[in-house]
Amino acid sequence: MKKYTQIQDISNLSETIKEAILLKMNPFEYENLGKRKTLVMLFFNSSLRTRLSTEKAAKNLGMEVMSLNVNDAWNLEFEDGTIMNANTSEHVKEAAKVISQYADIIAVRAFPGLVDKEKDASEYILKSFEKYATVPVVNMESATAHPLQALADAITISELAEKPKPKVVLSWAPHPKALPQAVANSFVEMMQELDMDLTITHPEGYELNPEITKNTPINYNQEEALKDADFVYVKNWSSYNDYGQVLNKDRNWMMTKEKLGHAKFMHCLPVRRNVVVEDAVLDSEQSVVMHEANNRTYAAQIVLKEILESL
Ligand code: SN0
Repeated sequence: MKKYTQIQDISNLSETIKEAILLKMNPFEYENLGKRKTLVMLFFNSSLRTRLSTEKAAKNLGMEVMSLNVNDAWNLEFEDGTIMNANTSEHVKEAAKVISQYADIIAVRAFPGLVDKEKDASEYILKSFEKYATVPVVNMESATAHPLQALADAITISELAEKPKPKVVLSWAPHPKALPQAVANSFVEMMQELDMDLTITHPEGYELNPEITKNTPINYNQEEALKDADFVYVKNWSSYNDYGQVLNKDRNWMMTKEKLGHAKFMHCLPVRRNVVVEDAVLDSEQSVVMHEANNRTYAAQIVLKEILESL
């Protein structure tokens, strides 16, 4: 693997999932593969799981890890040809090349601004690092995608599914803040790739990018969509059409034990208790959020392993 910026960078998904499960059983099997190799992780935004699980994954492979909260460094310029006499101190052209001299792999987290749809869609932060870095780049959640989360979720569903083609429902939830579509986008693409029986449910106006949802069924009636679900993935996202807006705070969309039925509850975390999902779900045996969070390590580890093998 030459980079991991989108789930399409995985050439054989079912094989990758199988290998990740093997790594989970024997995490130190490749502890020398990353010897004297360095992962530099760049954070433009907050992180808990991504930061710690990716660091753990790298260390399981014997790598050194350095993290930088980019907001503590120089303000970066991304535009070409700008006269840099305002707030930006360093161009990404220099920054990415400098970091590449210290790193064998660069991982980047950069959320969307949720104001300018075109700008977010351009993925200018991630793409600038891909363009100017001279080492492979890993996406730790960009403006439109969270491929490491989606891989961890695919591993989780593979491990817990009781039938070959489970019914998976992606259910929108209320949230006080405008959140990115990234997690939902990558989850949808991953479920399509795995040919799962996927249904999306959300209030009208919360349609995701149709280039991502393609022919996946969308049902505005949550109760109907949830019927006979095996896995229910709950996530808030802000409107894509009415870009970045919070249109609906309808608390009725919160996931409850009653609505969940016999399904397993999934969420990428962090989750707002009793807004997105009620305590009774998170505190029940049906919640697999800890399982998902644990699989973040092995998703990152299989990706780093495949990149290290290609260096
Ligand atoms: C991020 C998101 O993309 O939805 C990261 C998820 C992995 N979530 C948030 O920003 C939640 C923030 C909050 O205040 O609840």
